[in-house]
Amino acid sequence: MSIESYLREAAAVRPSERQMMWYDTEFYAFIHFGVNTFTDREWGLGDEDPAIFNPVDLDCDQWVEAVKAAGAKGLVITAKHHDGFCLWPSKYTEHSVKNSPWKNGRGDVVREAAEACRKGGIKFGFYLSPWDRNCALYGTDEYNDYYKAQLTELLTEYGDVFMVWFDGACGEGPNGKKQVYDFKGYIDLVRKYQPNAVIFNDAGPDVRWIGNESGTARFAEWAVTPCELTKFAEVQTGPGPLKGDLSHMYNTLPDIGAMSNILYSKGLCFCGSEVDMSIRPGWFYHSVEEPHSLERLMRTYMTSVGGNACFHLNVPPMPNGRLDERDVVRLRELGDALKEAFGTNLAAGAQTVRHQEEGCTQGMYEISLDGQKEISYVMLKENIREKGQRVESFVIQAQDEYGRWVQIYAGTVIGHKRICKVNAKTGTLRILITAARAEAELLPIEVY
Ligand code: FUL
Repeated sequence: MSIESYLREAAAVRPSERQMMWYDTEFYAFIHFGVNTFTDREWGLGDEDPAIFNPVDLDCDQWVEAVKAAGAKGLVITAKHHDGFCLWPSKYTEHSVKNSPWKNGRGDVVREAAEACRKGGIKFGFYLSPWDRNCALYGTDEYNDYYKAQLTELLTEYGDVFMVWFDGACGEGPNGKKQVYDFKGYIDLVRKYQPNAVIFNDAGPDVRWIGNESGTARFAEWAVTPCELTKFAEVQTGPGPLKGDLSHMYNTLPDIGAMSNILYSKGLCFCGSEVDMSIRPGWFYHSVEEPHSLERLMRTYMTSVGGNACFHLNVPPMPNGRLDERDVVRLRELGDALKEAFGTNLAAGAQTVRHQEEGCTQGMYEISLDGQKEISYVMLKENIREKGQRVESFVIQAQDEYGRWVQIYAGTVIGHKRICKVNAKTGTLRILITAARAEAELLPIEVY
């Protein structure tokens, strides 16, 4: 097969409906809460006494209101972290809230969080660590049954779930053994009980890790990925024309879906990436830590949501069960800054003309604004739902007051959303698709 025809196949790789729902969620919160909150650790040892867990002022409504103020549209809670302590009263272990003094052992943090999300109108999801440093079965086949039993409780007793987050971390359990995780079996359970939920895992199927925890997205983030990396995702093409093997691939590589990789792959999948980071240095609450600056959070939003990924921002509750006021303020500032940046779409109702010759992968869009405007952002989106991700590179030009076309931005991929920071005064803009895997189709262009 020629390289050109393989690129056309790559261009036809498309997201599932659940992946589209996830992409459109764009920005959601992570909540790391558990025994580590009370021991001031990042990774618990598994031998913590459930009696230390006592969030006397637990207020999940406060969490929801705070993350909504930032613009987040969902929340994912650590139902169980590596220490094995369960925030819900699982039938399968004593290592849970049922043996804590909180609400006399009758509390259920997962339920309170799920209900607060429903009440606040945002989506609910959970993280369930496969690595368990408490469970005596860890390291044996029976552990996979134990894990699946817990997963089933969470999938069936807490209403709609939009995301299940499978941490790939695999350390030693209490008996010194490591576990071979039955991810295939875990995925089947999620599909059975929550068919609309996306599954996060290093290897897919639906969402993959961006490869760092500092909020840095790739220069060119492709959702079309080699199946050697996203091995749980559906393979949508045959092998690439250059016949290679990319089984060495991992999420931390600088390029995943670039042409230099996909031509050698054994097949291609659709699997977008998530940028996960914490508002503070740690995932769990430590009183000495401060939230990151507004600038850093804004930059991460722009490069994740605006870089063909989603943004998963962790905010850790304090031992009393509430979010620290410092974080609440920062979240509100972020929401205000986003509202200010994207308040009025100057291209709403504008006339857009598309120039595209049949069979030609380059093309152009010309947008006439309602008079001369000072512009700061151009927001581009490909019609990935119907056409797949296609654009390799583009430039934006603005017409100046003398009628000259001036280049104001040059970019790589677009995909679900590309937010382009620009600085121009203009009445007419051109988006030139300079290279694409097949004819690209943009959704209505937004200008701010
Ligand atoms: C990692 C874990 O080891 C961290 O504690 C945290 O939960 C992060 C989101 O994922 O693999």
